[in-house]
Amino acid sequence: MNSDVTQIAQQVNSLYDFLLITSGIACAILIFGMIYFAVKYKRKTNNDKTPYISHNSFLEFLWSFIPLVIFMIVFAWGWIIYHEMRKFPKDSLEVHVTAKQWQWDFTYKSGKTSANEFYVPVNKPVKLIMTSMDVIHSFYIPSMKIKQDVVPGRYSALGFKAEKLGEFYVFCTEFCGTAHSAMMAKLKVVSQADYEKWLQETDEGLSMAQLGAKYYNEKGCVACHSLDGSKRVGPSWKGLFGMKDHEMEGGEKLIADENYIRTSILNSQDKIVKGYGPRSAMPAYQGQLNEKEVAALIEYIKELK
Ligand SMILES: [Cu+2]
Repeated sequence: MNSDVTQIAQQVNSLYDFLLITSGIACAILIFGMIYFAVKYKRKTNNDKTPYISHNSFLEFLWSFIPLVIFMIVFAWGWIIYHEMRKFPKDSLEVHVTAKQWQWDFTYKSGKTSANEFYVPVNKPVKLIMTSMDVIHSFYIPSMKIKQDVVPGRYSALGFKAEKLGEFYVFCTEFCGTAHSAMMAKLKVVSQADYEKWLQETDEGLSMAQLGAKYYNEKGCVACHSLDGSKRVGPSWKGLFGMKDHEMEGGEKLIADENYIRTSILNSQDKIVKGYGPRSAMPAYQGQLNEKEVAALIEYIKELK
């Protein structure tokens, strides 16, 4: 487990340990006390009379006051950690995060963009400035114990400082739609040198199909389209290109050529594969992908025989 990757994660873990231990003790006292008294005071003969007991002020004070103290400790502890979480140091590395159905986009100040994967240097405070293009999403890094809703029409922020190198999952914890659960991004915590190298990287030197493979992951296609013929939210890409008698909802049969794939990407409601209707779960990518990206994806699909 990489749960000690940030100080906040350590603090949240300690708080949870405290909650778990106090709950465990309370549970044990309650259950074993109940069993003990049930056995000890079991009615033995029909003539057993229940004695008259009114109350015990001291006991009543204790079982009210002790839980109160524990709850106040948990409250104060949580409050302190929450404030710690909401501190964004002035020298934070700021990264813009845009959520959309169904992927995470990251934009750096240098103009570098990436999707479903982002890099930060180790031991550097990071501030994520987040918004959504469509519905509410929720940005969650489990190993850092931080989570924040991402809301259309406004910014929300999340900060962390990773103290260990490594790869960490980002989940969307908004489970109100088809593929939020497939919005898995990766955070890569690397050295300052590796971070700067990554920031300089461009797509040069990659073939169209290789670029397409990259976009398949980065643009979120991976969430709904498999490469091995298995059925996900959308049809698999395996053997798709050149398919004859490709049957649509409504019975139309066509050939899966470049134009068909282009339309399916940019205007996904136009042609819907039989079995995936009546409405496509896929958003239209018109305006979200440029010509080069569409072309690269098509070249990639062509190779998936
Ligand atoms: Cu989501």
